[in-house]
Amino acid sequence: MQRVNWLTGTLEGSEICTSRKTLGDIRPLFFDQDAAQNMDPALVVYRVQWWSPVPEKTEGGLFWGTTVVEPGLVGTEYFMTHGHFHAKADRTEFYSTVQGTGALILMNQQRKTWMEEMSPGSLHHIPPHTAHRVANTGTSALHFVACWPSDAGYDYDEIRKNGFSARLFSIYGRPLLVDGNSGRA
Ligand code: PAN
Ligand code: ZN
Repeated sequence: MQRVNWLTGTLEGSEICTSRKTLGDIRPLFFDQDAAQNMDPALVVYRVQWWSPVPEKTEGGLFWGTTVVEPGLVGTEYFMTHGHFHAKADRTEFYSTVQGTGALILMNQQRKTWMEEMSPGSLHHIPPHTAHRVANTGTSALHFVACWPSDAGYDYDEIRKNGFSARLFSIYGRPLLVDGNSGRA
C-alpha cells in the first residue's frame, strides 16, 4: 500500500525508493565554479522519492515521484535539479507543485529554453523531446510531484555535456532567465 501526503507530497508505504543529490554530486552544473568550490559538498540540494509499480522500461506503465529542492544559491544561481531529456525522448511527463515556489526550466531539441513559474497547485505538462529542470526560487523547500512513463528513462549526458541554453539567476532578489551557454551544464 502506498500513500501520498498531500500537505507535503511525501510518499509513504512499501516499495518507495529514495535518492538524494548533494552539492558535491552536481557541482559542475553551476555557472559560478568559484562559489561552488567554497560551499560544503555535503550540502543536500534535492531529494527524490519514487514508486515504480512496474519494472523500468515497461511499455505502457507509469511511475510516480516526489522531489524536494532545498532553497539556496550558488553565487546568484538558484539551487536546481540536474535536469534531463528522457532516454526515449518523445516520452512526456506531468509535474505539480505541492509547497514552495520555483521554476520549471524547459528546453527543446533546437535548444530554445523557457520557464514556467511553480507555486502550490501549479500543474505542468512536459512536452515530448523537452529537457526539464526545476529551480527553487523561494526561501523554503520546494516540493513537487511527478508522473511519467516507466519506459521514459533518463538522458543526463546531454545536459552534463551541453547544459541548458539559459540559466536562472537571482537578480535583485528576483528570478531572471539569462540566455547564454558557458559550455557547462
Ligand atoms: C523527475 C526527476 C526528479 C529529479 O522525477 O527525475 O525531479 O531530477 P533529475 O532526474 O533531473 O535529477 C523526472 O523528471 N522524472 O522523469
Ligand atoms: Zn523526467
